[in-house]
Amino acid sequence: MKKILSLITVTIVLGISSSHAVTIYEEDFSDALGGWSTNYTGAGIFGIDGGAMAWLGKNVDQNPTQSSGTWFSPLINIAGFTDIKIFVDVWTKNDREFETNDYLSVGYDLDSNGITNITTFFGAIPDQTVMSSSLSGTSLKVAIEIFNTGTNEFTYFDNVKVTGTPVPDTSTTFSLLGLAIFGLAFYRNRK
Ligand SMILES: [Ca+2]
Ligand SMILES: [Ca+2]
Ligand SMILES: [Ca+2]
Repeated sequence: MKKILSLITVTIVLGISSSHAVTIYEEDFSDALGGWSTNYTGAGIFGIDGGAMAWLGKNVDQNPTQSSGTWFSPLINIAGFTDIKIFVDVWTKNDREFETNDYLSVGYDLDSNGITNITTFFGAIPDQTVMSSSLSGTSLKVAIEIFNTGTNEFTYFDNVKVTGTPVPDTSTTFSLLGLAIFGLAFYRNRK
């Protein structure tokens, strides 16, 4: 009896503690836009830079309203996961060309509640990976806003990744528990 109870405990504990972070979404822009979209309507350069295989914003203010552009990932389903984290590589090329009003913001739209900012860089950006805090919800869009003003100002992002930890499946846990109780009854009947 004691042995079986401890077996049940071990099974449940193992089932819960085996949860670890997995990749839910990943985009490296190596072939196409991957379903990304933008609200940008200006005459500057935006989209995939074939040489860098990354998303590029250049001369973004070349449009009548002198405004930035925001790029959105496809809707990512994060239901059934906890501890959601977003990772994005960002950098600039021709760093000396940048002024302090040029910027890049990394953010997200969680459950269609509007954009929450993770971080904003002004001027040139040393190569780095932006990471969000831990999030939870049911759907997510990564949102990246870029503003710059010159034909030699290249602002990039790439390698967008979303990770999360699967929520333990309670139905599986209860099935295992049921099976264990059934086994216990069988064991006791045999005695
Ligand atoms: Ca890439
Ligand atoms: Ca400049
Ligand atoms: Ca500028």
